[in-house]
Amino acid sequence: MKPFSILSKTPFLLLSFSLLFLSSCDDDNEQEETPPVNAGVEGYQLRHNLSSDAGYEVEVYSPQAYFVGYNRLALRVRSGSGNLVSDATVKFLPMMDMGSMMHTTPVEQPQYDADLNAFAGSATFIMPSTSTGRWTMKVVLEVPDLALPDTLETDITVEAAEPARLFSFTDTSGTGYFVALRAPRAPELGLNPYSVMVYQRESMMNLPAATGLEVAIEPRMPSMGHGSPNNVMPSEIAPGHYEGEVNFTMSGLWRVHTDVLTSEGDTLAGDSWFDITL
Ligand SMILES: [Cu+2]
Repeated sequence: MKPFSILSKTPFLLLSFSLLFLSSCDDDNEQEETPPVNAGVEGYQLRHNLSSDAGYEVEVYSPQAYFVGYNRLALRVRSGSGNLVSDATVKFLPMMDMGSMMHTTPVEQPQYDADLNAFAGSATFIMPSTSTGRWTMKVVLEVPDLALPDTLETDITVEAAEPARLFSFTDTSGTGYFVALRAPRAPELGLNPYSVMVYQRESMMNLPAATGLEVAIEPRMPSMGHGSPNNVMPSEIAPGHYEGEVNFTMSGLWRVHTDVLTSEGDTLAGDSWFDITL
């Protein structure tokens, strides 16, 4: 045991030595020597740290506690030695067990994002956790070193959002849709990006992006009965991702009426909105 434990400590000794060396070069900034753990994912918080049987760690970050709506998620994969792995493939599989039935929720599968230094994706949760409805999140990890994908799982809690950040509607054929507000995240006076994700409920286990639709917006200030000029109608910039601009000309509560239409102009949802306060 003894030689082994010395070996396993060698990297730490080397690391401490190099830290000492670094700090001796710059005594004034001792507090800043250690890079921040969240470098790249500032504004995100670590929600889960999942361990794979093969020794990998998957860290799950999000800016906010999980809520009903569009949740940005960032994943970091670490090897057994703690190094970040960028050549992995990771997939989310959120699942809600409602006792009598199970269903998933719409996701954008993670892609490596060099700015975040993490795999970035999203989950649009369509229901909150309840006493009878329990959410879990599986993460499927594939790395070149592993012959088989590894599946990690954790329970998660999804809170209702107030004001609502998701609405649903049904078309004349009975197909259900979900619309989630994606932006603005930090609304300001003037023009803001305004984007929504639209998903279709094909089945309990398949909620794909709803493509080829039209989205029309009209911001109104309910307290004052006026709107604003120069809004840019959203157009589809990626599957199910409709982005335009909204103009907030005053601070206060804005109700952004958000209609969804077919490409032929038939209204599918004409009485829904997102409330945004600035
Ligand atoms: Cu559910």
